[in-house]
Amino acid sequence: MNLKQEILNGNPRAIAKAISLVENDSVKAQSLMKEIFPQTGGSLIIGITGAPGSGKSTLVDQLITRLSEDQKKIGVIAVDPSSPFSGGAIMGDRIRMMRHSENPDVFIRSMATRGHLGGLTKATGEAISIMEASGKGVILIETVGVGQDEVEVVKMADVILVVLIPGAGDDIQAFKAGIMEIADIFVINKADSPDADKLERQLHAMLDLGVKDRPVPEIVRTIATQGEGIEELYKKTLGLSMVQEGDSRTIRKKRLVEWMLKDIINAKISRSVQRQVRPKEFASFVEKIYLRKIDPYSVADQILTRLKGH
Ligand SMILES: Nc1nc2c(ncn2[C@@H]2O[C@H](COP(=O)(O)OP(=O)(O)OP(=O)(O)O)[C@@H](O)[C@H]2O)c(=O)[nH]1
Ligand SMILES: [Mg+2]
Repeated sequence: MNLKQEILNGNPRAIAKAISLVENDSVKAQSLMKEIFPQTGGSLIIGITGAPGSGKSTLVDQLITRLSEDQKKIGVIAVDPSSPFSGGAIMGDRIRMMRHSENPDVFIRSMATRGHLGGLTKATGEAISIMEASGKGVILIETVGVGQDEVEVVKMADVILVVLIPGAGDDIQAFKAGIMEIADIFVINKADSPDADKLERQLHAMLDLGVKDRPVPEIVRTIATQGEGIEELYKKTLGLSMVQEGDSRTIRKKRLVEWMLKDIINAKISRSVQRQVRPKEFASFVEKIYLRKIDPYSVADQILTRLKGH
């Protein structure tokens, strides 16, 4: 099959195959990405992050339903649903979104956090591009907001939803993760809990202290399991994507391109180094450095000099 053409046709098998190629960082993936690049960059990307079990997948599921009512074609990337933090929730994710899997306009993909040669951001960025080229107008990215990598991933979104739940210090946990600064909308999910008011007060208090260089984030209360608050969340998310069209969205899109370029350069350099320096020679460098016969900086310089002209 002509992979590029099948992707443009929206063929789910082709999309899946292409994403596997980028996950393996194969040479084939590179030429494919070059070919589809002109067809990318036009979709609305919504990032959903928050503590494990806060209801992200349930919200994604509800948003898919709502977006489908508007005849949107949707891509979903769930990053690391099987991390130790979420206790192997991959099955849960699958089951919750299963009802959409029959819908040809919905494409759902899980991506592991680890094991990407070119880095998670690069792999996710490329998966987004593939979905964009396949005509998915809206792409939802779910990540547990743990770890720098995942924060980087969610920063690729045009609109970022940070999901908080009432009670038991979950809010504090999110504060620590450094995701509070990137929220466009705070979703207080599980608002059926009696502590929801308290969390909302805490959030307001925090936001009143001031938000630097950007609009004050919105707060939306939801009960994802019952579909409550979804309409408001949907409207606010789409509204923000419009507002941000001119300014911060452009900035984010440019930043995404900047990261892509840096990632690609890094990946290419690493690959050239691997080609130039065979494992045996590399091991002997390591040995010499270990014995303090030579320093690692000089070795790195020496290797990079060798790359010139290749
Ligand atoms: N009471 C209540 N339960 C909810 C709500 N939203 C989600 N849940 C439940 O919370 C649990 C976790 O929901 P998920 O949607 O899997 O949460 P998640 O954030 O995707 O979890 P991970 O991907 O494992 O981090 C499930 O049992 C949901 O049914 C809500 O608004 N109220
Ligand atoms: Mg989930």
